[in-house]
Amino acid sequence: MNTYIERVLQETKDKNPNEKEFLQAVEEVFTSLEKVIEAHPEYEEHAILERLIEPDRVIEFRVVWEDDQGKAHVNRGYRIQHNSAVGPYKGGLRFHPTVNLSILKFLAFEQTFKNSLTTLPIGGAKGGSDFDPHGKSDKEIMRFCQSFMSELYRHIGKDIDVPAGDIGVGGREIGYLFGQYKRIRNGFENGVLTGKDLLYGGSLLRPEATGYGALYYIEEVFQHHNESIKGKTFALSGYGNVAWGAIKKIVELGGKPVTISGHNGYVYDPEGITSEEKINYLLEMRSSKDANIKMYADKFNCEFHENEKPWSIKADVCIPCATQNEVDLEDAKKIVENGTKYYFEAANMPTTKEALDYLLKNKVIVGPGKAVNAGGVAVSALEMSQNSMRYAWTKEEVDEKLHQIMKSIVESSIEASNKYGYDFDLIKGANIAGFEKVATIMMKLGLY
Ligand code: 2IT
Repeated sequence: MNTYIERVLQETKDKNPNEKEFLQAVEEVFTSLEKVIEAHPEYEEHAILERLIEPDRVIEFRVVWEDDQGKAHVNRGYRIQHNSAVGPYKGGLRFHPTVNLSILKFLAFEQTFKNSLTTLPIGGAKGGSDFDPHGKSDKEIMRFCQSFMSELYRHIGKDIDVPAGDIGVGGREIGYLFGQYKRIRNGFENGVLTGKDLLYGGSLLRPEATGYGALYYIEEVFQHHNESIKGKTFALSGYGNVAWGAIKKIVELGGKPVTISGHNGYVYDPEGITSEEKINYLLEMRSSKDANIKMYADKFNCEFHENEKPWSIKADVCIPCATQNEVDLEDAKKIVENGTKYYFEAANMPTTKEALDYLLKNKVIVGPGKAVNAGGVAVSALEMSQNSMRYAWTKEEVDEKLHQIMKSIVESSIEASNKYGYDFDLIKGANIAGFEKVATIMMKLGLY
């Protein structure tokens, strides 16, 4: 390993001893950069890597809200503004009990490289809260969002930092957050958030964008392998926005999705989650107050495997769509044993390091999250463009742009991988391409 990279990885550990996920993400990106760093000694001189492990700004705040019984609760709110070399900070807000500084720092770090890959002018950020939306009433969600925004508003703006949704934050939450922002600012600055409803400035296709984008990415990779989506079976985890969009596009392209999963197990539907009724039921399930994946198995009369993950099901392609580190070594062994050749991360860092090493050692083609799922934030950036033009593109126009962006992400990853002598390495390629743009701009902007 290159001594500069080694030194900064050690520094990352020393400075962040308790931030496991952040360390994991930094290690994955930096170990891809060995040859880039050798070719660019000026990066060490300008401390580019040291600057990338220190977010521009970490904001932490108290969020007080009242439940329906009138009792007060306190949660912790965060916004990590990681890097704004490429454009205003951009990234989602996550409301989930597992949210902590390490998770958000890793997500913000990943977001910087992902956003750089999209070809659009957006920097990287992430935020959220350890608030658990599960089982909360609509009014409780509203009061939480209003309180959260009462602090966040001072740190964001359409040219400063533009949050969006992530786990636990969808169209409803974005609505309440925007309502509060609008009230505080006394102005209709809707470019400050993305993932908005169409009626007040959202973009067509934003809900589908992450899933559709993932499939456009897979299609492009398949072209290089003379493969097609038609007739292939897909195992997916999750049942939220990302899995829903991916399933819709898989079906449209003639593939067969057979699994979805939730926190308490997975559903195996050997007939395929292919009908409009089944796909729409995913939305219905998600919006129900006590959402539970078993509802799908009961309704469509198929297998529910309690407290298990879907990776023992034989499929041509696996797409984890749920959350970080959901696929461990044991899962990776099952995937290899099943003869699965393709594995595309639609969630952010869903694979543990051991599992990833095992998949790669066994010649599974892996598409990394920051590239595969970049369609979501890409359409968010298109939403920002439409807001600033005060004009909306048609669904076809957004779809065409998304398609082009995903193709260019695959092509620039392959190009970067080849440039530094790697053989079709989509992980190293994405990390290198994402990094090179950020580093080049940072060099031009001088020390800060
Ligand atoms: O992980 C992600 O890229 C997102 N949650 C979407 C971020 C965005 O700004 O649309």
